Amino acid sequence: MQTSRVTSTIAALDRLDALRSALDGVALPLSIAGADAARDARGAAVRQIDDYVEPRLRHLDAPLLAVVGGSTGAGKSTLVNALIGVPVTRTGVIRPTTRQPILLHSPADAAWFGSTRILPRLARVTGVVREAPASRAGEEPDAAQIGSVVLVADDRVPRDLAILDAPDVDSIADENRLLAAQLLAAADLWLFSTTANRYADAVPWRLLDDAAARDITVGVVLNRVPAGAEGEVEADLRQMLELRGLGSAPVFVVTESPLDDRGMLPAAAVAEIRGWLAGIAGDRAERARIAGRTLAGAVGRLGVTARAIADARDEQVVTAADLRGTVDTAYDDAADRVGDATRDGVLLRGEVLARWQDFVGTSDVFRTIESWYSRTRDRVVAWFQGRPTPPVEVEHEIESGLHAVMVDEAGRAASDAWQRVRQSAVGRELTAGADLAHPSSALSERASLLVRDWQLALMELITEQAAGKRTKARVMSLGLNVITVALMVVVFASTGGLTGGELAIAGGSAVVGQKLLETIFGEDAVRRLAAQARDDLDTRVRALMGAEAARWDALLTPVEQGASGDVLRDAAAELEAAMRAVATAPDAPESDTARSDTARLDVASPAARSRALLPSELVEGEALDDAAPAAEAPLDGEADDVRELERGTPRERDAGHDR
Ligand SMILES: Nc1nc2c(ncn2[C@@H]2O[C@H](COP(=O)(O)OP(=O)(O)O)[C@@H](O)[C@H]2O)c(=O)[nH]1
Ligand SMILES: [Mg+2]
Repeated sequence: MQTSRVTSTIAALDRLDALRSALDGVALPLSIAGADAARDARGAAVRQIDDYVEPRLRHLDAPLLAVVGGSTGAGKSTLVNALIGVPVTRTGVIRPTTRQPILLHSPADAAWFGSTRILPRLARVTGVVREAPASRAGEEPDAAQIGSVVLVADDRVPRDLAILDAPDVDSIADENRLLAAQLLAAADLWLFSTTANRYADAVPWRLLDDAAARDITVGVVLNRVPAGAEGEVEADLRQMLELRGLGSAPVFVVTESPLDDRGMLPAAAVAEIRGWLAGIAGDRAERARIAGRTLAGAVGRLGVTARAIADARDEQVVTAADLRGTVDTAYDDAADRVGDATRDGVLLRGEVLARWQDFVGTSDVFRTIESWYSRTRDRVVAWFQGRPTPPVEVEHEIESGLHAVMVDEAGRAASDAWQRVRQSAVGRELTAGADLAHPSSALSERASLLVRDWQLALMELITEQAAGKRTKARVMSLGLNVITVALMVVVFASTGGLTGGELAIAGGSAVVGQKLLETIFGEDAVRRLAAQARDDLDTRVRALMGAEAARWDALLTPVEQGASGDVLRDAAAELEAAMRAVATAPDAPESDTARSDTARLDVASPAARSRALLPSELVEGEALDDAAPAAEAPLDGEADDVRELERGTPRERDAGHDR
């Protein structure tokens, strides 16, 4: 058995909510090419879901909203007044240019338009029809009220079809223009007004292209056509519409005529438009068809937009991975260089070797190890008894050498990473205000700690190695720290792996250290100890560099974290599948079951966020209670996001055609 329309609609509302969350949550912080557009498109898509798609899907039979759009001075307000029959909205160029849109509806539709189910972020202001000429009709312009819509209930407006006089689509005031785009995105149908002089302008056509892409019902009003030129101008406009995929849009030609003393057009001039609108308003099936078509078109566009944003998201992830790789490479290289420095003997130059030589001597090592050992031991004991402790001096030299190498290399890594990242514009943008060109203030302290911890680990290694009685005795007789210093010398002399004759080449006092250790532990064990000691140091150095590199997390993690583009693609595909199921589902029978079923549309979906919900209108004739129009204030920066609805249009459309 097929699922009913209500059940499939609830499923689709779920999918819509999932797509909304995915869009809302997608991280696009990097300023790579196209990111601005993607962010704007995301804002516009989320807004359109709230303003239009969700309420329309939930209430397919709710009254339609016809938005009158067009350029400044295209006669939109004059047209709206003519359609109503009295001056209801102010005509002429208005200063300030920011003016609230006026939504005219039948008193019977007050509940729907007064509630915040549609356009939830626009505050509602109740307006009245006053006796005034068109140039002074409507509300006093109030720039502070931008972001609200004036609701005028009037019997002359047909039931089930409200008319909204939108701001100019080409307004010089950003917020006006953006509001116009937002309102057109929330319309079930457009009444697009243009004039004989200006119908070829680019801005209106961008919006008409959007209408075509969304498959929205558009009536085009060709206004102020000089008497006698109607045929020619209309033919030209129709040809343009045809080319842009709007060949089926009705064109209404309004011949230029004088306005009366109230600034009104003669009623006859708009009779045809009125008839078109009344025909739609009075035909339930036609209304449902228009709403369904606009809804389907909007969902289709949402899918295209979601996929474009998914691509943008993937690019963010790739770019972040590149930047992360750049940083990691700089610090990996630094760890490698520290490793090289510990291998090539650099750390044993100068003072270290001198101290070590003072301590163990070199000349007589190769005679017999055992006798050398006892003499060495004697000398060591003597050192301990009489003089400052040379192993501590050696240790200190090694420590400061190792410390300096690590600090130097971390500094070089910081500046390398900084410079490489900042080679790209996105890197410069990302790092603006950050301070990562230099090592962290904790570096020196951490490096000291590292050396100390490493030495402790070496002591532990040696202690573990000195398990046998004889070995233990020898270690104790020399002192654990002497052995530890010897092991450090061996590690840094790179002699840990050398044997026999090679020792002669490695030469010098470092060899003495190795011989000393070999005497105590045996050759294999020393090789192992040295290798372990070096591995341990390498691990610690990498961790130290890692901690320095991790300072980039604050910049990169916000980009790296979050869903991939596929989450958006999947959400879009699932919504599209759910919408297909709605389209093919049989209408629920008009029974008690169906009635209680339709109520589920208001409550059952997680998409039913905090908004006040009213009984469904899916069952015709069911009364709507009015909720207090508790409109929310516009969100900060809201208007900025709408722009992309226009800008992204041609590309998204093209992408849409490929699918
Ligand atoms: N004579 C005449 N003036 C018109 C006509 N339509 C608009 N106007 C005038 O043109 C100006 C702009 O019209 P308006 O309706 O405010 O355009 P809007 O900016 O699109 O709302 C106003 O001063 C109107 O009085 C018309 O058909 N005939
Ligand atoms: Mg106007």
